[in-house]
Amino acid sequence: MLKGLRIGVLTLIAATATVSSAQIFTLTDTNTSVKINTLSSVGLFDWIVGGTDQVFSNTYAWRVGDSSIADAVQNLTQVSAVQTGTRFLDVGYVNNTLGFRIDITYVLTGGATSFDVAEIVRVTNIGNNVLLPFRLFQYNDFDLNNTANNDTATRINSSQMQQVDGVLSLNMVSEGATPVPAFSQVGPLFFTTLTTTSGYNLDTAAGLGLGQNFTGDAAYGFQWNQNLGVGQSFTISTDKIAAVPEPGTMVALGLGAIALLRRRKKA
Ligand SMILES: [Ca+2]
Ligand SMILES: [Ca+2]
Repeated sequence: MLKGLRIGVLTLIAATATVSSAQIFTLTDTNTSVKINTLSSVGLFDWIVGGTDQVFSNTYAWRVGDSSIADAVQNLTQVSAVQTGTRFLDVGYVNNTLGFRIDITYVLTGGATSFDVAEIVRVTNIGNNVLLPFRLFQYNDFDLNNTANNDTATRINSSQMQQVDGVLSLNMVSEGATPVPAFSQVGPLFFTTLTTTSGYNLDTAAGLGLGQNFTGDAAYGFQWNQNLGVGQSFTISTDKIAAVPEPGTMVALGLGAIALLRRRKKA
């Protein structure tokens, strides 16, 4: 009994040390890196692609029912934060009052011309009451090429968005068995609206607004609504894929432009 208690206390100390020793984690892979603040609503930031920061804030929020406001996942009680190698981070949060747990896994993949941040979010009912419904929000404020006001974000379909700035493009797609989000939103920044307006749902229902776009300091988000019985869980998985042309392509584009200018001068 006493021995079990001691092990329990030691485990608790170890877990606490894991949480408090690092709040900002840095993942790295070939030609890319990203930071994640597990205790701030900013969430994921400073995704470096092509030597330039591309992300102001990529984060998640939650709400149960519609008589309250959504809150950032990072304001929940963090119970674990474990980085594995340079590419993987697992973070766990709980709300013991309502009885749910949220686990987020981040995976960074680098390369030559294509770069990927994968996020897998699992929500589990660990309490004694049905969560009716549980609303999960994904909010993304990319500032491609580290400039905020010249990006164009477009809703491709109900679970896919694209954002571009010049030759740099960013595609976000849902993966695997991820349920189609009930709502999405693309436009000016709306995280404050989301987290200060009681019962706020994103402004476009699934199936509507295809091709809708916004140019400026764009943000976009998705909202999943799931009824979660006691012990039940659901998982969403997304890939954020940034693509930059190969250096050879850039040179070819440059030569093409020069050739075009020469032709114009001759004409
Ligand atoms: Ca930009
Ligand atoms: Ca933006």
